[in-house]
Amino acid sequence: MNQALRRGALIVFEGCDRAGKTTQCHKLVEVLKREGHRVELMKFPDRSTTIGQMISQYLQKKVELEDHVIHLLFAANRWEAVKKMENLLLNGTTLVVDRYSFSGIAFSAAKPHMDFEWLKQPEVGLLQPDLVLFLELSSDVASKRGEFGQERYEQPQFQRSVRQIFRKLQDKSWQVINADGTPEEVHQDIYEKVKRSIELVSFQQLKKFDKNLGNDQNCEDLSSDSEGVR
Ligand code: FDM
Ligand code: MG
Repeated sequence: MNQALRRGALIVFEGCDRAGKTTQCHKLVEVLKREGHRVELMKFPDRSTTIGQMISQYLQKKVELEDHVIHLLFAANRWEAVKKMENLLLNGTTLVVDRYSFSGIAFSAAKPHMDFEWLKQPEVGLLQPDLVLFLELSSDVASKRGEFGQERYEQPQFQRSVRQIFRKLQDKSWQVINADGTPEEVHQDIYEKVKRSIELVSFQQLKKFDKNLGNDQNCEDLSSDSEGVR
């Protein structure tokens, strides 16, 4: 089969703070590279752009921004990466992305007086992930992972609300990963799923989020409190 015709997979990691997303992203990229895959790591927010620097200032509590404004900046920070992402994927590069639109919606929706339907709209038209790995930590293990940092949103109560909202966004592309294990155990689980996804989507068209984003009702098995993985 002509390798050049294969597209890369868009793999997104989501979850609450301290679930191990960043560690797992790096591990996955390293292993895939070693196997000879074309793969690139991305992270949102991307703090390196002009918009990203505004976001970073906000997260560090150096500036205040109205809740809708910061929401749109997070989304704009993804929009400014769309062309690059699309080109890489079509050229056969798999993208491993640390946080994406689901964090965008869940973190804003955890604030008071934010309209859930409104929050989803800026994401419509962005590339839809082929696989979302949602890292879920049991509260027991979470409480043993040490203190939160100093940035905005790094508070237990807020994180609990975010976690509840993440559940509402789960669709068929999601896999819930039990993140309680050692980094190696968690990686093994993720690795199998990613390999399957890379194979599965290589001849499929790229998809975009449509207005039904987060309205998928066909995933009861993902919405329970279990640590089960499909
Ligand atoms: N965050 C992240 C949002 O509020 N909206 C978004 O769209 C994204 C991508 O920013 F608290 C929040 C989530 C987190 C903070 O993320 C910074 P990192 O992963 O800690 O840099
Ligand atoms: Mg953080």
